Amino acid sequence: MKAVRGDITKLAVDAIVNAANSSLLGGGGVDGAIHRAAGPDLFFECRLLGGCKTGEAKITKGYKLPAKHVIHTVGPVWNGGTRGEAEKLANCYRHSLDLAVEHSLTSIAFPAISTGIYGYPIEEAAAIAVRTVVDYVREYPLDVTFCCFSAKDLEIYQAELATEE
Ligand code: AR6
Repeated sequence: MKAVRGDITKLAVDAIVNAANSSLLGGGGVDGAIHRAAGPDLFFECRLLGGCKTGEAKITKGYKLPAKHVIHTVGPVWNGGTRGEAEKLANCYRHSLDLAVEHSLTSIAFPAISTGIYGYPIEEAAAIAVRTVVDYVREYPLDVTFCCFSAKDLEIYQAELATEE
C-alpha cells in the first residue's frame, strides 16, 4: 500500500477507481479526466449500467486507459458529517475492493473519493480510506495505491499511512 502524487489516468494498474456520480454518465473532476482519457466507449458501457447508488461500485473496461478496468463508485456528498457520510465513504472503498477481488485483480488505485466537488474534508476522508483499506488487505492482499492530486493531499495520506505502520 502506498500513496503517490499524480494523475490517476496515467496509472497502469489492473483497476483505477472513479469518483463518479449516481448517473455514471460522467462529470467534472477525476470523473471527467477518466472519461476523456478512456474515450467514448467508456461512456457507452456506463450507459448500460443503470447508474450506481452512493457507497456502491460497478466495474467496466478501461478502454484507452493504461488501466485494464475502471471501478466506478459514488461517494457521499459532505453534509457536515451527521448523515452517515463516514460509513458511506468506507463502503465505497470496501465495495470497490470487493469487485477487484471478484474479478481476480491484484492492483488498484484510488483517488481521494468525495474530497473534491463533494466537499468531504480531506483529513477525515484520508483517515477513512487508509483505515478501511488496511483492514481489507489483511484478509485479501491487494496492491493498493492512493493517487493524490495535490502535494498537500499526498502529505495527509502519508501521515495517515505512517499511523498504521
Ligand atoms: N487524478 C487523480 N485525482 C484527481 C484527478 C486526477 N486526474 N482529478 C481530480 N482529482 P472530485 P468527488 C482529485 O471532485 O468529490 C464529478 O463531477 C481531486 O483533486 O473528482 O467525489 C462526479 O461526476 C480530489 O482530491 O470527486 C461527481 O458528480 C479527488 O480527485 C462529483 O464530481 C476527488 O474529487 C464527485 O465528487
